Amino acid sequence: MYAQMVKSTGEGVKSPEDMTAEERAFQERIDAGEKIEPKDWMPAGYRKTLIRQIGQHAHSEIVGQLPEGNWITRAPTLERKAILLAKVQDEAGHGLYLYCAAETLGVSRDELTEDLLSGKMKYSSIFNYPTLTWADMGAVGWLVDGAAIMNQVPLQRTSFGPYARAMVRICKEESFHQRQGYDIMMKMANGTPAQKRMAQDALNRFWYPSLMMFGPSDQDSVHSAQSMAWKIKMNTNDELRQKFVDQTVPQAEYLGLTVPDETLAWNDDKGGYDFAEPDWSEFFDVIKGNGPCNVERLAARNKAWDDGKWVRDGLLAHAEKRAAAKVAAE
Ligand code: FAQ
Repeated sequence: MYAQMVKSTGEGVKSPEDMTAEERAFQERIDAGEKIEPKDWMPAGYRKTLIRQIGQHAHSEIVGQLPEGNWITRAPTLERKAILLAKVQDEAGHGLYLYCAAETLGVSRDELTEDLLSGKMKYSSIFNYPTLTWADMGAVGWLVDGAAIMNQVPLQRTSFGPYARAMVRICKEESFHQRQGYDIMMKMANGTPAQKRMAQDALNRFWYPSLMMFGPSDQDSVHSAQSMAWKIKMNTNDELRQKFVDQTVPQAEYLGLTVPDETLAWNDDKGGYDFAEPDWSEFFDVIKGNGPCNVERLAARNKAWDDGKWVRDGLLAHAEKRAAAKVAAE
């Protein structure tokens, strides 16, 4: 199985003959489907890749609160406001589980946060697009959470125990998020002609950025081969993108909306849709920091960090005072 993977994924993945005895034993545990736990021996590259992926994932959940947080005060009804508020709070919770999972690998949450705030670490490209209308709350839930679930359900089986376990709860909550987004789209698509136009416009703007969430095409993906050999990733970027398109196109049809892709066509031979690739130059530009909202998003996170300093200082002072009092009492 592993030899096959080396063959199909090409360069960058060590063959068993090139591995040390420890690396080979580690790979055998992965191939046998065992979970790796924080205190187990692991190759430095495995640890580094997980810190990068889990850290970026955590940052995405935190930054991902901003485009939807933008609409909490303008939700059309009290019920919609309560639902959106709960969803945005869930995303904060996902960030926290993921930072905790990353901490088991020997990196602190403060270090990860500093790397986000300085722009050193990435977060998902999708959150650098603006949310212009209420219909965007529908499109984000339906498409963005839909893409997130497609990527994250297989990650429940990822090889690193704390990451896999965090994914179980996250996926349950993401399913609720996806349903609430689709529910907004149903209301809009079956509403007045103006509401239906808003729903179509939201689909038009979020379709390709959602396809980009899965990462570059397999031939341009730097990490996939090694990450799949280590079962940090369970599928390639293109596999998941294809599954997302196949699942989402019938949902758009049910809404009476048109996916903004004239080349979209069912392909009997492959048992899936043929579809147009996103504009990859736009994707690489966005992840370099030049998307429509990159500057705004990082400024918002930096402001939140600075504004929260007094709370962190207060908590630390309180903890130190209690510790000193405990020592004095002993
Ligand atoms: N955005 O070699 P690959 C959510 C980077 S959660 C930005 O293919 P890899 C919930 C990649 O880091 C959404 N950068 O990379 C929610 C690498 O650069 P590096 C987040 C991206 O890691 C919903 C370079 O390109 N989900 O939405 C992106 O093997 C609503 C080469 O790429 C996760 O993080 C991108 N889209 O595969 C919250 C899931 N794609 O690091 C609020 C876990 C690629 O070398 C509201 N992550 N890059 O400088 C993964 O599965 C993987 O990390 C991929 C990328 C699939 C994202």
